[in-house]
Amino acid sequence: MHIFYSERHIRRDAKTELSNGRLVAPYECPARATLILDRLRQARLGEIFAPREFGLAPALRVHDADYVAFLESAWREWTAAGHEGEAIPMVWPTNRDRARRPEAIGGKLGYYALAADTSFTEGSWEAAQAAAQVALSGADALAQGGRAAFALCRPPGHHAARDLFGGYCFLNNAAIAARFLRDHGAARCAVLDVDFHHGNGTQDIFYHSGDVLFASLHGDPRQAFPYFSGYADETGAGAGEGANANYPLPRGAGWTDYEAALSDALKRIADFGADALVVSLGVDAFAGDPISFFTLGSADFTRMGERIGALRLPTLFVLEGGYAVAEIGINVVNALTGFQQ
Ligand code: Q9C
Ligand code: ZN
Repeated sequence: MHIFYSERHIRRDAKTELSNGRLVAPYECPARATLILDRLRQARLGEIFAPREFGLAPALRVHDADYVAFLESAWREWTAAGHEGEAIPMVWPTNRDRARRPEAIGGKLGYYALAADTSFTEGSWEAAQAAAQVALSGADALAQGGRAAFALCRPPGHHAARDLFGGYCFLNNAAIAARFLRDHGAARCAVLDVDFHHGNGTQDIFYHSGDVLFASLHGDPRQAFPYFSGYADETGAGAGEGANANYPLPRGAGWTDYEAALSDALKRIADFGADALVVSLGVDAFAGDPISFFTLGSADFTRMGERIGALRLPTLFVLEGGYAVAEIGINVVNALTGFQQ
């Protein structure tokens, strides 16, 4: 398996996350990536490559130009305004469909944010760009005929929509990769999202597209972030009608519940006739995850990988969440090892 990694992820090193009324040390931290890297090396899962550079054009296939310009200038504007802390969005348009974009950075942050959990910091944009290049390098490996690749992306991406950051995400790495695969020979692409949280950004980006199937297993949005999407009746619209499949699962769901939903999602992907598969691989469905409520054990990630591998599709795994830092490496390696069996 080709593995892609950039040490530029360490530029995303926020000191604050607004969580349950307190500023805490962010769950999404640099150690996540370095611990996964250590485990991948120990397990000899494959050669580790630095990303190739694709520039911003592939990201602009799924994100709006004004949003990307905002990400590029946000930290400069925040410091120019004289603020000393990290940039946390605090006010949202109640009329998003007709809201005009404010000029001041305090207003722009809310205009382009889906949540207040993701402090914008110096280096965040550089790290987000590097993560997108890592995902694109993995997609390119498949486009060149590779069978499997792992993109060790940080920061993650699946909450980022066309013009929204939040849920620790800035650029939607998996969506950028899926779009790249479509642009480079795959007539149909499936995205399977096994992160504990609903991949609202990926869903939004492809909601009207019939050539990209999005299937997601996640905590029931009545109880879990991002709360406002992930219901089973969100099935796509227009040309995308029928190409979106959500599997909300209840608090405490373990492998038995999970496997039933996964089997259905995999059957949907097989029937769709995808030429390539992108897996949004979060490992926050783990029982020990500090912000999630499923109960998968480490061995269940091996089973998950096995089931995905049985599809026999060219597959790109893109790292998303997973916050039980001590077990993050073993859980990711188990999923990838299971896939290779
Ligand atoms: N008190 C990903 O897994 N809020 N993002 C959690 C914690 C946000 C997770 C609340 C969770 C975002 C990529
Ligand atoms: Zn997650």
